[in-house]
Amino acid sequence: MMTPEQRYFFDLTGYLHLHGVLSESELRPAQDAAQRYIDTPPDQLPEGFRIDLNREHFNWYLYAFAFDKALERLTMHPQTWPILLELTGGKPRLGGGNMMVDVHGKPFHPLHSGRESALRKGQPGWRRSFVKDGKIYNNDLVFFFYLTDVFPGDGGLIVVPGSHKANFLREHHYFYPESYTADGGYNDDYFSTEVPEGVTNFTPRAGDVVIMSEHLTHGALSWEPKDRDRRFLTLRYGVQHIGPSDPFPDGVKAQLSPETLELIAVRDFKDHKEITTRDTVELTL
Ligand SMILES: O=C(O)CCC(=O)C(=O)O
Ligand SMILES: [Fe+2]
Repeated sequence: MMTPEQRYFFDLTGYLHLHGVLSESELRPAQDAAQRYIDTPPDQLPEGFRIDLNREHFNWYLYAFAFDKALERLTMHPQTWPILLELTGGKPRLGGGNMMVDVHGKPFHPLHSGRESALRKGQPGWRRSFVKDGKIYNNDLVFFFYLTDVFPGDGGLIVVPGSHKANFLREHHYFYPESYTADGGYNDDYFSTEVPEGVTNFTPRAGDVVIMSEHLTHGALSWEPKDRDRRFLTLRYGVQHIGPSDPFPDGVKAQLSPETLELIAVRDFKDHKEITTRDTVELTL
């Protein structure tokens, strides 16, 4: 369940910033697990896991949600679980769970959204969002679980509030004119920490969660601090009846508890996942 105020805010803006979601006893082990993943030499990772330090906008720790139970538990955290159930109409599917680490020197991550890319490609929309019976439905969601602090002026996540239901397509030169190249690609030589009118920058603390619709136009400012990075687990959720049927390597799935295996499973629309009948889900170890 969402509170009426959360429904109002998410409908209006396309996001929710939840403060202090992780308790100290949840946060510390999650941070330790993240550090362990970062410190693991790539050739010693468990089968299926992979580190990609060559992505232009951040370092990427693939399938981090499955790397440790402290991270896996976040996929069905007691505070975000009811919100996820409501937004997906009780039919959630976890489709991705990488950790991103943003470090000084990575370029600005230009504004983008799943909705805009679909519109640009002229794709008929399977990305749906509507309100029915007083509830918001959204089949394309991202939950960012912050493991480190972001302070004003640091940079990091930006969104265009309300853009999840924009009626006009944003052109590439809006807000950050230099951030795209003439042919519509990302300009990897562009750096900015500016927050123009109409854009919101987030300063989550470790243990906060930012929930947003993938329809929302978002990106990231260049990361200013040289002595701190920005670490967050990116949990991407859709609905159970929309694939891809199997996005996770066998080695990754081998680490997961039965509850999480059910969460990632593709199912018929009419089915009810057993986990969705529970208010809180404990992982079987
Ligand atoms: O760096 C960020 O906070 C945004 C990352 C992003 O665009 C995404 O995960 O879809
Ligand atoms: Fe994105």
